[in-house]
Amino acid sequence: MVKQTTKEHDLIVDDERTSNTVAALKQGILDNLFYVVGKRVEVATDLDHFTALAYTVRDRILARWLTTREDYAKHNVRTVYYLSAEFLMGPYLANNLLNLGIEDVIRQAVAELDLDLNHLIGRESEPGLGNGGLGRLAACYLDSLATLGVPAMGYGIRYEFGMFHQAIRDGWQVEMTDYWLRYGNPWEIRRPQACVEVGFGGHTQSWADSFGEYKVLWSPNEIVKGVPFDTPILGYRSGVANTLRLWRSEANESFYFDRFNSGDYEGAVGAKVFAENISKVLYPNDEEIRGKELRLQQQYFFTSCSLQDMIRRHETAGHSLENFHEQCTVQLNDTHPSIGVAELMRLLVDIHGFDWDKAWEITSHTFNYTNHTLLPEALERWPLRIFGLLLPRHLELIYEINARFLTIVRAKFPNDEARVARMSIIDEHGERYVRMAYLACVGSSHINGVAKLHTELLKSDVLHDFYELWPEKFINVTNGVTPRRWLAVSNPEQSELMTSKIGLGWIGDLDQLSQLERYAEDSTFRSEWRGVQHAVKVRLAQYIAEKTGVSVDPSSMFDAQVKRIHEYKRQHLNVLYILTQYYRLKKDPTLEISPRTFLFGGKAAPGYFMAKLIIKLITSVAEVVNNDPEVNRQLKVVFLPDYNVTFGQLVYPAADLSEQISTAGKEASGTGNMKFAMNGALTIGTLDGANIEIRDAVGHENFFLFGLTAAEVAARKAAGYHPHQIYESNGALREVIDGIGSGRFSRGDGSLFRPLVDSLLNSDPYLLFADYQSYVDCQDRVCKMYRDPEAWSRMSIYNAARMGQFSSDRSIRDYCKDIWNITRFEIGAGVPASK
Ligand code: B1N
Repeated sequence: MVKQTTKEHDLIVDDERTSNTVAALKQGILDNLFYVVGKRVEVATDLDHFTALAYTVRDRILARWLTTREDYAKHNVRTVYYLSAEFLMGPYLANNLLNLGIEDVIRQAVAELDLDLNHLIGRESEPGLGNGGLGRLAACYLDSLATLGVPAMGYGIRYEFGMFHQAIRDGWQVEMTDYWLRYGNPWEIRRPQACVEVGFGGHTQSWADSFGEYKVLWSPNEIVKGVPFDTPILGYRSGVANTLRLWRSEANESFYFDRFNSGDYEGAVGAKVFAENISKVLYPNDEEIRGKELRLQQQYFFTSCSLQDMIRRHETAGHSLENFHEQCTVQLNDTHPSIGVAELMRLLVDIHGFDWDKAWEITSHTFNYTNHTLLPEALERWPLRIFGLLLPRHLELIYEINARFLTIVRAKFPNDEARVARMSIIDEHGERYVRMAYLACVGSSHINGVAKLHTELLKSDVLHDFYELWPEKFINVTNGVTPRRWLAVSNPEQSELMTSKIGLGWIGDLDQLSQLERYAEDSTFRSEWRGVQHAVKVRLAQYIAEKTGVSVDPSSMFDAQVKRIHEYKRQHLNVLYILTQYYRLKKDPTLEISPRTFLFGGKAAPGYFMAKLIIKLITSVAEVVNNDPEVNRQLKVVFLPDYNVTFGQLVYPAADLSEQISTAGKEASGTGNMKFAMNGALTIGTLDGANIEIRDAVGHENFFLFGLTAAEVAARKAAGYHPHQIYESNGALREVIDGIGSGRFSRGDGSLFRPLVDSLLNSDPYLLFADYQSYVDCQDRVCKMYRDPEAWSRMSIYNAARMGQFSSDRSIRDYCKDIWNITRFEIGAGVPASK
């Protein structure tokens, strides 16, 4: 963590017990160890000490947390509700220390108890309640919301089992359950008094009441209890602590006992199992939706809990539901919570007695929808049959929403029934489906993509019809990442160097990094910059040796590709380059190339065969390359097992080169690309997602660009793409592909990688062959550049210095201004109100 000069006002003293003197902190740790953990010092383990320390820090958060809540209530503020099926928070301790500004005193207090702070920080196991970029984005946004003092709350699911742990056995991925709650979670507080109930299944009845009004009663089969667990989310030095509220599903006791008492034991037990299953496990499929009923149950469960909670809070604050959309704005993190559109209509019409038009006005002014993907297989749609059985009332409401919506379409585009069929929320081509993205579009005021190119492709392609109908709804908000976790906490060495030149201001205002630009031309600074980079690489090398037994050379170039394993992300294109170098070295062992360590990390969805085969390919190539004395001084390949947020905090700072090599038009934004560049890595990348904006920001001369553009990709495909022709005409590529196919990297087993090789030769859906030569040429330029350390570090400094706009603080300001209509930041202390 970055060293801080502790200013008087940073140390808000809450009371004597939770003051931030070394003595009080020591006492706090000992008290928590005894009274909360229940252990004496003499027998306490590392984990006990971590837990006692975490409670001691939490004690210092509580006053801010409660005060923030009271302040919001007093000011009667408009609140942002961020609904997300995933929050990939990562470990809290180091981040909370930074944001509270008490790292130095805590370090001393801990040391006086003969403990080491960094060691205890390393004992925290992370809540892995997300798959990848989408879940981590939600976490970065919570950090920025609290830092900027925006009244906000995150709502999601408290999965009992988060993202699986990955082991590598015999080169293959093996999945293991993530028991993240095994030793308890010191950061959360259970709030049983704020429980809500959620219904599933059953049937509806309708009648006309005595005034002739149409009424509907939904009688669910199952009623499940949602129990909230709250975690405080501190802002960086803002004095604000917002809330992340995650719902756990539990059996509804009375429902359970009714069945039990009437002798329906099986029914009672079944109901309990049904209820407890809902929040049991995170679906580990990123960007691929399978119409699984449990997933729809999860989505409806947390969305309904959250909306009921918002309504209760709104009414408790003395407001009328008519003004709901004036006090509350709800951001839908992809379509996972988009059932909320129908649920809010149900709550308003069926439960609170609103007429349709008023309810629709409130609903459509409450929601906004962020789209995160263009991949067709990731666009959620639910088979009508499953949907109707689970949510019969919502299906009726969706039919009504759809009928009224299609009237609008017909009015604007008369005599265009093909368009009506294309835009219908109900997909009627073959098996019928509910299209969740369309429901989100119809029910939202704003629709945003997550990088400029992505938003343009939404408008021109995936949501083109909606863009023609409502162009004013579409807007871009490019993703960002929090510089607190991704620089200050994870890269203390670089942070200290930067702070020594430009002060601490950059942590809360990343644009200030631009002051580093002038040091790019200063050779003394460049050498310090290299010294820091080396130290960070040594740290990662030690960790890799401990974890995998592989020794890597910190003076080699660290070339990293860490992200979910997916064909569109093209980890296997990276492998094709490694093997190209391998064959070159085999032919000419005297070839001078910059020694390189290729680092891969990432999980494959358990059912995604091709992704798992790519992991096996990487580990197989690693085995051959690392054990061949003719090449292993220049090439090393490591697969880092169980890549997660904690691991990322080690990898981003240590990388020299960042691989962002997706097929253009496929990666919506990417956020790892930003974390690497901020930490001074140079990028080799395609014109995809936020790479385009990063390249424009850091300077085209400081970015290694290759490959087809999104438009060229589309044109190549339209013209008929023949990967086999490229294979025939490119000797180096042919050698590599034949090598993989022949079993040379699989102990002679020529069938192992056949599915991968055949897919590339016959269809190559992600155009690896089309981009191969351009990639190899670009990598060769990288190699050459790395041999000029002065030029390389100059480029590296320009990268770090020009990344200000990729702070999630900027993204959140954009959301506030363009989507949420939040202009006042009166709660946060000492934070710029707006920029
Ligand atoms: O969201 C990130 C982007 O930076 C990435 O480019 C994008 O791939 C990622 C279904 C997803 N899109 N869609 C998902 C995750 C889980 C799931 O069940 C889809 N993740 C992304 C942040 O904008």
